[in-house]
Amino acid sequence: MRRQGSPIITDMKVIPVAGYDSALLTLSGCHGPFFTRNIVILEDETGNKGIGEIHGGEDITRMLESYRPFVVGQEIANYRGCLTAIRSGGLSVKGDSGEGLQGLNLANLKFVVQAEAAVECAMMDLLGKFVNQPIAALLGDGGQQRTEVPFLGYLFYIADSEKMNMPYLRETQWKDEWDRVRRMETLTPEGIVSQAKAAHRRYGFTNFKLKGGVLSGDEEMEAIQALHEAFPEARINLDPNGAWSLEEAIRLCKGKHDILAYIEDPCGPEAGFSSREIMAEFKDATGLPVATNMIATNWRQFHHAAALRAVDIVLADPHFWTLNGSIRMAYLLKDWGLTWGSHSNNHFDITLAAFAQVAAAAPGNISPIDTHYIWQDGQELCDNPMQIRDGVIKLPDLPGLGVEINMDKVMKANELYHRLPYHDRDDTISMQYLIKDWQYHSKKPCLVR
Ligand code: GKR
Ligand code: MG
Repeated sequence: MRRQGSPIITDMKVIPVAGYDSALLTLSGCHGPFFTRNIVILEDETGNKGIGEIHGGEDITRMLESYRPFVVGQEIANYRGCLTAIRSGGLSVKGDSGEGLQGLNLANLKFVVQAEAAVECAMMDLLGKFVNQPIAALLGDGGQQRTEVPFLGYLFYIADSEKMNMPYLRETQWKDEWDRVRRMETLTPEGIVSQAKAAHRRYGFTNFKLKGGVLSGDEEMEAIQALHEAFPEARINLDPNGAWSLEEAIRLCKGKHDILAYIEDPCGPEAGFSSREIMAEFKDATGLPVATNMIATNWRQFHHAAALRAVDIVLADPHFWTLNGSIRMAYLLKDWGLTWGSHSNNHFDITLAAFAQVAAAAPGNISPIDTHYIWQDGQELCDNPMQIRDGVIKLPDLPGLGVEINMDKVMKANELYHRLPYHDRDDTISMQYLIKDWQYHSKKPCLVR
């Protein structure tokens, strides 16, 4: 029996794509000249398209491909049923030790990413168009909570790409100072402040996060001090991805409430204790609020982190938790007096829109959310990308995700993907041009060898 219902999905495309990146430094090494993502494009019987974006890599492409039989032929309103079918019948990659991102081992990203979030996003985009509501209105108990979503300015130390025989973008024309500084070597507090000022001028950010795990903790704290002096009103956060020992983290952060609004994953597992136990001790010793995208990346880890009071701000990336899962977390955090935020990795404008929709549905006082988009700005896959102005995205008055795919741009990004010799993120390759035989070490900042 075919009763009157919501439209049926007639087609599902999975398109791997690549874009350009800067030589950004982190504990895991140096970002290569390219980053990869997977795009899901669904079409329903009315001709509407629904889109989603998720992390790159061939394992994730294969997982998404395996979801097709659970999606095509389904009603868009049955998206929860599709996700349930995907979770029980879709491909999952083997070899998950359960360690997650506690040691920032990038090889574990594919186990932490919930690839079905791309399908969820695309189906909710279609559903939103059908019922004429933005995705934010369809999420959680209360639907849309705000019309403007605050983002932070995500700052990075940058390596000199001229030192590497790698095809990094080397532009000679810049729209503004941001376009210039985002490709320039940046290793000093003054350089980080110039980066922040350029990002502030372009995007209006009033809050900043510095990616640490690059120089010694003392040098990174000097950059935080300099940032605070340049932006005294800003909420500033430093994220060394667990590189510091507990002792060092306490030494660096104790009494620093005046310059650091919070700290993200300052330490990790040590001396037989888990990162959740160590972070709880850090919090007790410093009283500084702690954010994480490393020690609570699923509900079981979150249970232990919460029981130990190891974290204040959970960066519940919708690609790690799904869109609905991230909002479930947002409600729980609000009820428990904790704070919701979102982590990010390099991404295109589809993710920017998805994060804006999810953050618009998160109740309470949220932390300004992370985005790498400013490093990719100019490489859009949509016709009407959302814009960060005055540090916020104002949600457009449009149903669904609020952005429309441009297939020419997608196919160009797909051609670039197919020209790449490798498709999985590996921050060692560029790093070895900077330091011969460099290898990742979870307790050593990448330039400290
Ligand atoms: O882009 O290299 C990066 C970041 O370091 C990313 O991989 C982290 O997962 O942004 C992330 C974080 O907040 O830890
Ligand atoms: Mg982090």
